[in-house]
Amino acid sequence: MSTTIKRISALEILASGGYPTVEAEVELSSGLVARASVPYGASAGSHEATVLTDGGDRYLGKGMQSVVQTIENTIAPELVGQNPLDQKSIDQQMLDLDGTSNKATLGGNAVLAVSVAVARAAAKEVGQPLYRYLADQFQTGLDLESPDQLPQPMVVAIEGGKHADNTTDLQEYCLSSTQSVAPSESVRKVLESYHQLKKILQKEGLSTNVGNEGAFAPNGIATNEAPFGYLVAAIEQAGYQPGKEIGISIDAAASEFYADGLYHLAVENRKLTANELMAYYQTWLEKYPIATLEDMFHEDDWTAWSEFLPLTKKFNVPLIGDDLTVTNTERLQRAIDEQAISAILIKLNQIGSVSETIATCMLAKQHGMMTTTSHRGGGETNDTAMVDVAVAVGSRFIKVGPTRGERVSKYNRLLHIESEIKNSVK
Ligand code: 2PG
Ligand code: MG
Repeated sequence: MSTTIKRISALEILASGGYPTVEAEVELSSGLVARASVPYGASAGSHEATVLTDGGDRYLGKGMQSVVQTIENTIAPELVGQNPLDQKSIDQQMLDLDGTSNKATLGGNAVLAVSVAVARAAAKEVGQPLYRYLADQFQTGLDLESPDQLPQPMVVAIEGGKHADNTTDLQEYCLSSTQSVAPSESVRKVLESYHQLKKILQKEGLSTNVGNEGAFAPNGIATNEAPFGYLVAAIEQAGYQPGKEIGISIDAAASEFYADGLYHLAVENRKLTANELMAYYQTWLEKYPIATLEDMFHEDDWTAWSEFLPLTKKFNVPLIGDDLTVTNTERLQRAIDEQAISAILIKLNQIGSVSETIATCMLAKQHGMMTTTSHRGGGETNDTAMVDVAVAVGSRFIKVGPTRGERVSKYNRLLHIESEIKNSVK
């Protein structure tokens, strides 16, 4: 008889922010065991899958004992005895059991932890790396001949918004590799630039403490534009060509500074309409080597997105939806229909299962949209499934912070994959 799921258990563990998250463990009848843990966001979009927590006093209400219970008492009885090698059916059974559009019953955190743990166990069962197993399961068309085709690093270098205090209104300024080279080379180039950035910020008298994602979070920065200058100087000081080798990626996370129809740029003491904000963004597009733009408007300000897209196309800069699209095929389809974006950010926990995440990636691919797979700001873990998903679907970038164990684990997974590919083509 073929392998079945023998046991599913769960544990409340800690995520990078010092609050709990959940880890699932799956054991197969063959005796193989795999685990997966899930992250959550700090600036989560309101259309994301539900992250259930316990409430009450433990961990200020953010405990996850109830999520452990859900996995062990509700999900496990359904899935034990099932075939782990049919990921779609495993995920579908959890969706049916949940019965809501945003996983409000079981929690996206419970469903995703089990979904990834089953995929990882199944990959082990067939003796494949997770990315290869996922590519085969979902027929993503992965054709990896050289490490140059692997995702490139989009490294958060300066962070503000909800990820740090007293800094920029925009959430992230990233250094992105704009070349197609092996990650061991592009990760090095970007990190060398990041280390030069430290010297530049120090020279400016700015602090080099780091925020949620391990990027610099300089206190008292004067404008939302200032980081561009620092980043260009850092790239040059590291000996690289801005734009040609390393560009700048922005994630405004604009839902976080939007209120009453206006965009509140607190550090600049200004409130802008969407059109005024667009004009401000245009000046940046004209002046700086921008590689990508993400969440430049509020998650439901569809008109602004559609008005802005042609301008980004003129500058040949992908416009990425994140809170707008939340890795959800329905929201992505709307963004396609309304011509709101030209690229999409992918976060497994926004939608809450492996199958749905990959379905969103494939829909984006069909429409010629670049995908960037991303870490989370609120609480990350050392789980690296996001990297395998990125490789399986052919993401252009992985977006991850530059320091701290839970961030560099993602780059290290990418470096391991590169090494595996090099050895297999020898
Ligand atoms: C984002 C992410 C990750 P958060 O907005 O892209 O950088 O932040 O996880 O807080 O939503
Ligand atoms: Mg974002």
